[in-house]
Amino acid sequence: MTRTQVAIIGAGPSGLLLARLLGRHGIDSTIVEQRSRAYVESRIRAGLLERSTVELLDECGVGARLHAEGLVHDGVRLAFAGQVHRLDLRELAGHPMTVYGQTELTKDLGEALARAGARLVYEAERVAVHEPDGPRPRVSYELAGVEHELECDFIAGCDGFHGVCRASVPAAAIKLYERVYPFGWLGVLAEVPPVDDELIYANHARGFALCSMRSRERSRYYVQCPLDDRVESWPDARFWDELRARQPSHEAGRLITGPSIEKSIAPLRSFVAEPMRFGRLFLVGDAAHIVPPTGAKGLNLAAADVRVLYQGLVEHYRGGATRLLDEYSARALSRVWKATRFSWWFTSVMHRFSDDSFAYKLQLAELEYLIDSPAASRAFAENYVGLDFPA
Ligand code: RFL
Ligand code: PHB
Repeated sequence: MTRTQVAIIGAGPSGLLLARLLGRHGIDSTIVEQRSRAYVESRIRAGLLERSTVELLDECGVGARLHAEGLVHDGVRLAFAGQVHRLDLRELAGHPMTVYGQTELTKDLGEALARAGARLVYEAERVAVHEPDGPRPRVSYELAGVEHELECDFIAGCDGFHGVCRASVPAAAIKLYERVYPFGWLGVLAEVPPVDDELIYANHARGFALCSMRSRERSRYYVQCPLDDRVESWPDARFWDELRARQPSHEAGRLITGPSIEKSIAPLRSFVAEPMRFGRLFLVGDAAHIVPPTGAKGLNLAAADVRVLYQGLVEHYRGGATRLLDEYSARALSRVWKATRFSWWFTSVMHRFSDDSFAYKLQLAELEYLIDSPAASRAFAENYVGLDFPA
């Protein structure tokens, strides 16, 4: 039996960030991850960081490459009814967004942890949580056929939507809220310059499209697709034709295409588990909640949870107080529900749900109002760049 203060399950952004912040405050943790390091670091997911996420990465000393290579975006574009409209985020909400891939962030955190001699166990099998509501929780796992057990003070469930942590909470102790959307996003990564220097979210009669990027040479594009669609039905040429068809003519004419490096389909879902704590087990990031990617809130919410939890753990290990830990679930959920609302709303106004022309007209009216009303533009921008943390 090995001892650690905080056992962290999952080496995604939540787990790595938490381990790093705890380590900086002298709190000992061990990460147990079921996949290999290479697998975790190559998963193409989020690409847009809020200011508070960037601040947290700075706080734990891993912001250098992010500041050197990340692209700072002062504005965002919304395309509908054949026109592109720009919202100035800095002017409306006081902050920009930063383009920096989750793959890069995961690598930066992994390297910083390795340099600091952190304990990270990759390729752990049969990971299980024991007595999370008792005074001495444990985590067991198998590594190359050998059984291991970790005894700890707390368990951080950073193991994503399909992990074991949330599943270890008895059904009577947790309430789940869910909305599944009737479509997915087909995403393509390609080594081509982005069509614009800012992101374009497009509402089109053929379906939603998003033009994003990872760098000035690498684009990340998405189109709304049916839930049962398969990547094999989307050869590159079909994807580029569809993306072009969903852009206003000026952007369509400028689109540079090339071979795809990655192509995948993700379903869209809103999901929240309440509370985010069971005894000494804390659920963090995707283990507790999922938002549809419209608005890029998933990774940023995970970082916000980590911020609330690590402050609680620091307070506890410094002087024994549990006030912040006791408030963890309520404080995290207050932000989670606001981002859930925004992501749901942005999804609802941008996607084609049916052939209902009345619903389409309402979407256009809502988008026009959003652009024309300074109050509505500001409300959008505030949510998009990320809400402030309550004191
Ligand atoms: P992660 O990243 O899912 O990491 C969880 C880690 O836990 C491991 N794990 C286990 N380890 C041990 N034992 C077990 N039993 C385990 N079960 C799972 C997993 O291998 C993994 O390494 O959760 P985390 O850290 O909370 O981070 C959250 C973010 O990754 C997530 O919110 C975003 O990536 C969501 N998301 C997107 N967010 C955006 O803001 N913009 C996007 O464009 C975007 N695209 C995406 C996404 C999520 C996707 N998923 C989950 C399918 C695209 C996809 C495909
Ligand atoms: C991305 O670049 O992958 C991305 C950007 C913005 C979103 C979703 C995904 O809203």
